[in-house]
Amino acid sequence: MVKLLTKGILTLLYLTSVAESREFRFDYTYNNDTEGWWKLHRIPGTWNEARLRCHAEGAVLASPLNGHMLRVMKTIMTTNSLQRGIFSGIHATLSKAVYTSVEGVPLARIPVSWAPGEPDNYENNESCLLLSPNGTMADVNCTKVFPYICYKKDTQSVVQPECGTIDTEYFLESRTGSCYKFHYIGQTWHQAYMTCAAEGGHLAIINGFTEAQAIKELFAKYPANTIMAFGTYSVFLGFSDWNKDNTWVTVHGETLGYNIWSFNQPDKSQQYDLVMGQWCGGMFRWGLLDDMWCDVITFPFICEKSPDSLLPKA
Ligand SMILES: [Ca+2]
Ligand SMILES: [Ca+2]
Ligand SMILES: [Ca+2]
Repeated sequence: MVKLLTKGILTLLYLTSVAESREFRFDYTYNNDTEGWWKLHRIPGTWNEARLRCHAEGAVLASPLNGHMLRVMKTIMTTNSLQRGIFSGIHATLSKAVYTSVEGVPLARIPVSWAPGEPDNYENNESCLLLSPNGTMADVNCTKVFPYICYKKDTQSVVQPECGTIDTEYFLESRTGSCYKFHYIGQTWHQAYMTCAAEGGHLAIINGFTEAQAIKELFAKYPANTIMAFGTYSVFLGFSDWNKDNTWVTVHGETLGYNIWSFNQPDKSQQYDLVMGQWCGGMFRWGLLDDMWCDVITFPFICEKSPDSLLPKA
């Protein structure tokens, strides 16, 4: 009885703290002046990778839209010794020379001071703006790599206690205790891996028959005509033949908890497939496993996250 009561109180406390917390996710820091959360990505990426990763984290690639934001971005660069600068969200990748921030704010509305000799659109091949620690900007080639910052404006979006994310497409599956999101817009396996990671989870790992059934049922809710991907008959999951020697492991390095392959699968060893190779894992609509091309065509995919993966550690 006492034990039950304690558990009840603890659950209540936990839910209250989640609901009242101004947290967006543990890896972002709130700043009052800019009314939003910030996160530095130190590992340099191309501009497009930066934009996609911020988006998948529920944020945008940050731009110095006003004096407060510029100050925060300069401080982050200075305190992290990022002398080469960072990618801003200001770009002209959609139409040459038409610069806007990722949010769509036109360049003319953004207070920008240019570095000497910039912008020069060098070799007519520069459509992304780099911000230096001194606050000046320069146009650079979008395929170069730089660190970048993601920003999430506080819009009163509430972290749902059930799955611990503002992303309402995640739902809790009571049979497994995990949350899942079905991505009906297809990506390649490696893109999908990044997307799930940025959302605070991982490509779904089937730990046993119950979860295999839950995932099969989830897939059934999305008939082929609701899926925007090249392939609609299979879904990417979190396992692969990492060493390309028929050793299938999950994205967490475990042996497969459910390994019922479909008829004639895995079939990547066939001669005709050796070039493109099927080294990435997934499941057919009928619930059995398939080895799939990693990067040849897009498929829908399922992310799995534990409800506390984005919460600050207690
Ligand atoms: Ca330039
Ligand atoms: Ca699982
Ligand atoms: Ca196959």
